[in-house]
Amino acid sequence: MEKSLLYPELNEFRYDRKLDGLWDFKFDPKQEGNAQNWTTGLSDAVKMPVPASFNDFFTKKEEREYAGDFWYSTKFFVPKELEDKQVGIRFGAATHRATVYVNGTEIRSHEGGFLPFTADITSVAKFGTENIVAIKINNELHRDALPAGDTITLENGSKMVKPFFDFYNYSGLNRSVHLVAQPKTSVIDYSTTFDVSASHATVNYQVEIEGTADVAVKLIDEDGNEVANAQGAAGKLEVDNPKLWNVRDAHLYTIKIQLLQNGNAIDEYTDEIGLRKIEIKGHQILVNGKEVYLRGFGRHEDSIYAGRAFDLNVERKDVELMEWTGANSFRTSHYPYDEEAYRFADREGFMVIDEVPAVGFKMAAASFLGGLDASFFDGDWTDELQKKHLDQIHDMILRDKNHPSVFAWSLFNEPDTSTDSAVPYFEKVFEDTKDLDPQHRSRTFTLNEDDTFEASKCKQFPDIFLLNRYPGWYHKWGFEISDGEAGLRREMDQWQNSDIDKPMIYTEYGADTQPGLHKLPSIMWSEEYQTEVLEMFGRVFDSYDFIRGEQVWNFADFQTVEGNMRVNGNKKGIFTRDRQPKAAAFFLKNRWENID
Ligand code: BDP
Repeated sequence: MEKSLLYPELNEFRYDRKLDGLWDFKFDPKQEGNAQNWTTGLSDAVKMPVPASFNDFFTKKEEREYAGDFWYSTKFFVPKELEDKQVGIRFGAATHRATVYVNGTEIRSHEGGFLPFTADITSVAKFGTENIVAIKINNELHRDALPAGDTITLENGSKMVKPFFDFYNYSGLNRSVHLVAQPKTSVIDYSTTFDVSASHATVNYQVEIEGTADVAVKLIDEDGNEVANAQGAAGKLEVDNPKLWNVRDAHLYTIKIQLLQNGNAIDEYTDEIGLRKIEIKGHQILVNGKEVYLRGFGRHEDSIYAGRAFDLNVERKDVELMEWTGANSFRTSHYPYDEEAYRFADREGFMVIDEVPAVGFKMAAASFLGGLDASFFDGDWTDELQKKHLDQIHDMILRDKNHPSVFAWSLFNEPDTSTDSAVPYFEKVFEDTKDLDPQHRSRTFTLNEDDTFEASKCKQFPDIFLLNRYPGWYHKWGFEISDGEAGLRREMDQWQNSDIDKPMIYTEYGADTQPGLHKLPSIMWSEEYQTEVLEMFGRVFDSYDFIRGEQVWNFADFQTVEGNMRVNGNKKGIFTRDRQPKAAAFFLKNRWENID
């Protein structure tokens, strides 16, 4: 069951119960937890909500900024009726690496703070009684891990993280924890591809099983009618007059996968899928044959109190606000989000660029810390880093491949692509991941400001170009913005005059803005200036046909490290951190509602 990243489900054969709530929590700066048997529970612990980042609950700075090992523990009951099943604990996310112990026995470790993993506890679980889980987590940043950064030790002995990226290193059990059980013979994965026309759709499916069983698959429409069925671990579901999944007009079907032995059902897994055809043709992005222009946001999982915790209330509000602006898309900058975000996007018809936490792969990104000039890919950490990077791309695609909303995979954010040493790293990443997605969605990455048409050595890799550009903010700012526009147009002319025949999406542009600061004529940081920057970019986007989308940075203000470029976080939000609109929100709404 540890191989499966399917979302938990409760049905006749499967069990799912959230273990969310107040857990025991304790820092372990001296790494004495194992020797002192914290694996069987924590004494002198504080209470900590799950899911949540621990950081913002504390009032002492050394606790908020804590880097190193820390533990969570809770008791949980395993029902007797699960005795003949495989039982596991599924962690939605543990930042950034973790080891799980149940009833004192070490079960497994996992690296990567933004993807789920299950600890199979079948052999140690006590049925019909109470059990105890402890998890040791480490939130340090290193150059050979994702997301990239350093961990230093201050003269006073405190450890401190130095992210090479611009979001706060919120840590802990940021997503729900589930007690799950499934039959010993069970579905552990499935995938679908589609052949779609207006009057017919074929769903080609493939089911992966642990053990041996017969497979029966049904497709059910939104009214509960069975529209197709098939037998076998791989097969075709034929649907006449399908209701296709369209952008901001989603229709979903339920796929019901049943396992049978001697004609008796022994497992069942159901999920919602959307039938649609995505094509990249020259500069165009087509969904079901219709051209789509992306409007939307780079986002973060970030909110007050619980940091990077997934909160369905925040997600609900964000979806409402995105829809209010007329957005049809977002990027999961800079890491895979909680599964619920994709399920919601499937339902609402958003196009999602799904990003792996390969962020900070650029020494200049450490300029938040004072600038380091070497090429990131010359470092001796890249072999180890690449292993983890590939592993996380694998898990992201495995987890998210059935979401109709996901239309592209972003394999890096702003890596250093301007040196030759980047090329072999990219070659391997693109080569090794080319067959992971049965739907073969576009694979891409965002190009930072320094990685221009002329400078980037990695333009041969992406299927779609994603550009992050900041004239008007990080250079040519204020009254010089007209030169910023001229420079941007010069670069766009180079792309236009090249033989590159692929779509381009702007995945970042924007300006930090202090809400409530008004000034006529504008100055930087004012609400007026943010709108002027967005107007400038809008003029440029409208001048080039190969630009097929705009995702402003950022949906909402978010927390970052402290620094002389940040006033309590990044303020490029179109909405404040508590999700109220800045003036630019009204500008965007007007613009996006008038774009096809
Ligand atoms: C880009 C990064 C993003 C930052 C943004 C900014 O991709 O994470 O938050 O710049 O500086 O370089 O606002």
